[in-house]
Amino acid sequence: MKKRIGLLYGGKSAEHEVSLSTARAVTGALNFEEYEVYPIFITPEGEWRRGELLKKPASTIEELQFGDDVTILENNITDFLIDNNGKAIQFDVIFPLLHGTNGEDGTVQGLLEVLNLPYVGNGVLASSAGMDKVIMKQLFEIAGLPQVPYTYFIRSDWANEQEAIIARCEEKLDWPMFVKPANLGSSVGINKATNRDELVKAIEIALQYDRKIVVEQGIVAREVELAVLGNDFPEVSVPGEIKPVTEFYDYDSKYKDGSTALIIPAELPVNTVSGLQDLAKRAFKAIDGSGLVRADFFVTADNSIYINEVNTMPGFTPVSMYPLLWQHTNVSYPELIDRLITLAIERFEEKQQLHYKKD
Ligand code: G1L
Repeated sequence: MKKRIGLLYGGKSAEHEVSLSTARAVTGALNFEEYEVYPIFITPEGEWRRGELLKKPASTIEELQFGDDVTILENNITDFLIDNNGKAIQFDVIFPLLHGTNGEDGTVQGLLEVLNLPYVGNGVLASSAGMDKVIMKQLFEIAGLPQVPYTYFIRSDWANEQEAIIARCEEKLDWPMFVKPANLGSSVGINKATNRDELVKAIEIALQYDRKIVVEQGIVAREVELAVLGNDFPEVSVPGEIKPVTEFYDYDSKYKDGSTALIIPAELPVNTVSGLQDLAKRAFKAIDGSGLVRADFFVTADNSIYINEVNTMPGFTPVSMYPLLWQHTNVSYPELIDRLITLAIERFEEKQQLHYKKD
C-alpha cells in the first residue's frame, strides 16, 4: 500500500514563497511509487485549498498554487481531509512546510495533534519554544549549554523604565550588542548597536516586530551549523560554516542576494567538531525536539563554542544548509525525506500506545 502524504505549504506568512519552492522541491524528491502525494495549499490570505492527487513532481510553483475554483475550504479548514466525493482521505502523514498562520509556531502542529494525524518534524512544544528566543535561551541555560550573555524585556517595560533597561544592558553586556525581536525566525528587525544611541534606535525598530526583545552581547566568531535528525536517539551531521560577505548580513543578504557562502564541512579541529556534535544533540533534547533541528553556533578564534539558536523549521530546499549538511554526511535529499516520514510515523505510533486514563 502506498503511503498517503499531505503536503501542507504556502500560508499567511512572510515565508509564503519560500514554502512554495520548498514544497516543489519535496515533490521532486518523493518516490511516487511509494507515496500518494496530496498538495494542500494555504493562500497568503489564509484560505486552505486541497489540490488533486499529484501524478508527478511539480515542475513549477504555479502548479501548486490553486485558484478559488479548487475546493475552497474557507469555512472549515478540516475540509482538507475530505475528498471530492465527501469521503475522508486517510492520510498516513502530513508534511507541514510552513510557519504558523499567525506567525506563532506550534499552531499548525497543534491542529494536527487535535486531528490525531501523524506529522513530520517537531511537535507543539519544540516548535513554539524554537520560535521564542527567550524561552529557548532559558531552556539552554537549564541544560547547561554555553551561550553569549543576554538580557530581555517586553514593550511595556521599555515604556516604563527605558533608563533602567539601558543600564541593565550596559551592566550585563559589552558593546557591540545585537538587538532582536524574540519571536521571529529570520533576521528581520535585528540590528547591531555600538553605543547608547544606536541601542535605543535598534530597540525601537525591534519593537515594531515583537513585544518581546532580546539584547545579546556581540562576539567575534564564525557561524557554524549542524543538522540533527531523529527522535529519542538523534544523529548529528558534520558542521557547516556560513561565511557572510557583508559585515552583518541582514534579511536581504541572507535570504535573497545569496551573498553568503556555505562551507561544508567547516574547517575545525576534531575535538571542536565532537564538542559541537555533543552540544547539538543536547540542544535538540533541551527543546524536546523530534524529527529535525538545525543547531546554530558561534565558534571563536580560540575554538570556544556558544550555542546561538536551534531552528525547528530550517531552510529545506536541496541547496539549503540542513539538507546539504546531510548530503555531506551521506544522507541524500530523498533519503532524508524518507527518514523524516518514518520518524513521524514512529513518534505517532509510540504516542498512540499511551494511556489517557487509569485502567
Ligand atoms: F517537516 C519538517 F521536516 F519538519 C520541516 C518543516 C518545515 C522541515 C523544514 C521546514 N521548513 C519550512 O517550512 C520553511 C523553511 C520553508 C519555512 Cl516556511
